[in-house]
Amino acid sequence: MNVLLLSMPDSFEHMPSVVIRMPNGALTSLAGNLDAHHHVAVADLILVQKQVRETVERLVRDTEPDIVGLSVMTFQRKTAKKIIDLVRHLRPQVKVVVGGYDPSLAPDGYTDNETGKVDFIVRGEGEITFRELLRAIEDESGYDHIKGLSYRSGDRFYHNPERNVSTLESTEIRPPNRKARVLSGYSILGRQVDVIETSRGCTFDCSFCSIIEMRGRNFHAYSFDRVIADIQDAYDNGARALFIVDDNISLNVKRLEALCQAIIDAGLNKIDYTVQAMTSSIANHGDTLAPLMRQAGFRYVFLGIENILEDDLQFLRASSKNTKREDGKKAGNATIKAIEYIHKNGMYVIGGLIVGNPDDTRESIEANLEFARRYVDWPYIQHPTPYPRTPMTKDFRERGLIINENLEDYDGTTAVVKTEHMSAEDAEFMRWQAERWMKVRFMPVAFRHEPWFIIKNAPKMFADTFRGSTWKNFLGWEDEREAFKRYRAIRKIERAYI
Ligand code: B12
Ligand code: SF4
Repeated sequence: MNVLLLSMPDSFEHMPSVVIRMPNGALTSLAGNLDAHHHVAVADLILVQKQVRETVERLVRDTEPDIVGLSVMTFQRKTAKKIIDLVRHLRPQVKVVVGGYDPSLAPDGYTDNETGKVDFIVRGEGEITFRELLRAIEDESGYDHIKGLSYRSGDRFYHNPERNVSTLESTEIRPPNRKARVLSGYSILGRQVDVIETSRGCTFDCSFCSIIEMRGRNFHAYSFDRVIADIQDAYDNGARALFIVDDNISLNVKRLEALCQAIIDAGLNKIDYTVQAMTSSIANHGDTLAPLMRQAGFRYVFLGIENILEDDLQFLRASSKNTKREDGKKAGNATIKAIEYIHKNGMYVIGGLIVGNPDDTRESIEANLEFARRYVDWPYIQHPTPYPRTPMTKDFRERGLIINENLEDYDGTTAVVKTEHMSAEDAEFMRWQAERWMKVRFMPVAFRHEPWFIIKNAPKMFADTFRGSTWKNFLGWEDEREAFKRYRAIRKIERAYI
């Protein structure tokens, strides 16, 4: 069969698309796990944000798909439905499958008949379920035996029992197939970027994170042989920067250290790595871990700081993962120590913070913004966002704080919840106003590493970061609120990708 797999074009605000266009790791993993006789094409629509319709039309014409699969996050649901409508219009007989976080955690959002008729929902991990689904379609053997699958029959949707997560130990999940990609242009600061996975899962239960509802509290890892072969494959396919997409690679510090050593031994430390990590792991093991990470080529560490105030951390259920230990005892917040280790070893901090929590005031948000100004290299400051089935969503709903139900705004940088003390718009304004200047400050660092890219693209990067602003704002002749209003209007238009 011909299979066309699509990831959505919707992107976030943190970095302009000219700076970062990353592949979706799920699709190549699915492609690598189908039976060999299928023809699979993978298209990351983030690469063609301005030509989504034309690209989908061309791909449907060229690949003549029997199956179209879409990977969807919550804020991409509206776009996904428009794309499904288009695909159905172009090829009415096609079977449409959706998977990823939104269909898995909110399947009811895909079972309607009105628009974007979906035939199958793959819930949770997709490789085995999708492989079995294609076999069942080919053999016409029915769908009720496929775990993790929801399927339409007539006007009804049937939801099969859940599938257990894979332990990743055997060869049950085969390596990704990067050759299936049919679009090009992946980039981070001009360097070709790819994604790799070394493990799945996490044993924490932060209230804002979708991972626990998605797969339970567990941690499973691939063998180093497989990981190193995967990195080599990404390199052979042109990648010179890699984003490690593991949910929480720093959960097992000994393993992470051994992985760094394996990367060094394999000579793959010529790649720039970006990784997400907990502050506690780095703070508590930085003496040995941080130098090894640097030697292995790690450049950017996305730190899940979440918040610097203890009350907020408690609400986010993120206190323990941010706790420093001394002599086996709790010794306060781990963030500053972790940042020191990262900086001392020549790496940079992408600072993940969440502001606008229920009890936040102007002062508590400002304290976090001030912290970011002082300590982080690149800000990744978000508003708490009530994604389907997270514990946080329940809290916000019970307290009546959700003010915006338009899912396309759930991109993390649009405040869709108010606090008990301030409006959502005020919280968003504070973040927006502060974050732009923090990004400008990072330019010299980026310039030292990628001078030609920055020389060529600095005006575009600046224009993107400050869209909505005019000279009047810079000269103080116009209230920045006006620029913020224009920025929000621009963002709204941008979100209509198709
Ligand atoms: C890596 C990552 C990123 C990276 C890379 C994203 C990319 N290009 O892939 C970066 C940092 C850029 C990023 C950004 C964002 N992310 Co993110 N990210 C993750 C993370 C850590 C891992 C995702 C991953 O690649 N996993 C590995 C792959 C193999 O697994 P998978 O995606 O789950 O796919 C499996 C199944 O879902 C299923 N499947 C998936 N798609 C499909 C499609 C079909 C057809 C089928 C059959 C099956 C299927 O099968 C796959 C294989 O088993 C997750 C989870 C987490 N712990 O936080 C969050 C997560 C996915 N991100 C999330 C969000 C919200 C965002 C942002 C909006 C946040 C923001 N404001 O910055 C942006 C938007 C990204 C964009 N498009 O612009 C949310 C999604 C929540 C939701 N309900 O939608 C998550 C779950 C984090 C959370 N808050 O809980 N993200
Ligand atoms: S530590 Fe990270 S992956 Fe684990 S539950 Fe918290 S936010 Fe999610």
